[in-house]
Amino acid sequence: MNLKLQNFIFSIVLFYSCTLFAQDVSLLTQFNGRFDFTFIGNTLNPQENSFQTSPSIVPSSSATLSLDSQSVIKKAYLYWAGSGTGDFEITLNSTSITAERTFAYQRNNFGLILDYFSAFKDITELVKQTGNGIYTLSDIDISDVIDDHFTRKTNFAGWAIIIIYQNKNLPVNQINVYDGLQAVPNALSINLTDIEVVNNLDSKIGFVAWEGDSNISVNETLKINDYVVEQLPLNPANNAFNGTNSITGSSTLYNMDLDIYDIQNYVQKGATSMDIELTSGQDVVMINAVVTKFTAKKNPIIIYNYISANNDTSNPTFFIEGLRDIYLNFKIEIYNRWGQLVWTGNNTTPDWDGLSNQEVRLDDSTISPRGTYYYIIYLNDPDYPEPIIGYLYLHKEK
Ligand SMILES: [Ca+2]
Ligand SMILES: [Ca+2]
Ligand SMILES: [Ca+2]
Ligand SMILES: [Ca+2]
Repeated sequence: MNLKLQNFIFSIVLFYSCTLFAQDVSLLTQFNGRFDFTFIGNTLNPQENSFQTSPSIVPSSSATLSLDSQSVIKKAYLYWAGSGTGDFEITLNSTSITAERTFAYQRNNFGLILDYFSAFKDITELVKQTGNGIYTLSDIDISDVIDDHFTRKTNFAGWAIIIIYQNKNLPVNQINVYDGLQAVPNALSINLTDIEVVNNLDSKIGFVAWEGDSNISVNETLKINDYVVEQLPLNPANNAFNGTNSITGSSTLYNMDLDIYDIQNYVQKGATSMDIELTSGQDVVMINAVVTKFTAKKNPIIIYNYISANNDTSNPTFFIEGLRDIYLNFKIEIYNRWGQLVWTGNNTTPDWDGLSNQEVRLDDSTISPRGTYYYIIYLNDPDYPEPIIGYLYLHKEK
């Protein structure tokens, strides 16, 4: 082989580092209501892999969930990830968990094919039962690939739980959860869709990312809608993926990032999508999940104006969809056909079941229990200042 050709092939091998397989980050699910989100999780790397002298992961690691007493868990999604094609059975606390969805990323690094994986499980019921406290994840095995990855300083394992919670003290928000497995080097663009920015106040974005290093920041930038993101001191503009947890303030979350940024200055009111751009000239960084929070539109209520209060299961009460969780200060008045107030209620009373809680008795012989009634709903919300007035039909068998 002539020297020129040999040099050419050598150059290709030396500089050849590219993605062979990845999964685009896209919308998993959306929540509208008085919701917010947080992350917990931990690394299984005992030290940043670029400083390790021999490859290893620890057998387990823990993180603490501490929501305030008025917050109620809505959803909890567990992700675990590591080097290799995947270990999809792990243990969380004492519960064995098998992945229900999996992700793969494969790249050619100077001729060595390197695989990475992530796994997903909806663990809402487990987290609801466990509540606040310590979560410990164990039984991730990457021993079959750790040596290969160690030669490129990309050996890692870790885990994270995305927690969506409800709290009546929150404004009405839209929470979007996106996931996939995409990576740099060298550049990565993610377009977040299905967004509805009613108001950019208190907008947030969170990243669950793997394999970022604190001491590697060559050409590293994270941009949202063309703005470079920075959150000092944890997340400098040239090194957002650096082994940090912005919720706990930790900078020793080796080779993973759980960062949540305020982005109200980076998004415009009325926006329906958002661009994320990540560049990195050297540090391998994988984006696994992105969560956004924006102020949401308060949807109009939906009124079901037929009540069959005869102890069967269909339409037993005056049910109004989208009322209780959104319009906390509502008040309802029910009048009979003679204009007498027969019932009044609010967020602390059950739905109207056809009985009076006023002086007027519905089973009085002069007042027909079945028939047409009128409602006035005061939402007591600045977005809906006018009362909503209509009629409903009560079908009541003795
Ligand atoms: Ca395992
Ligand atoms: Ca980095
Ligand atoms: Ca970070
Ligand atoms: Ca890295």
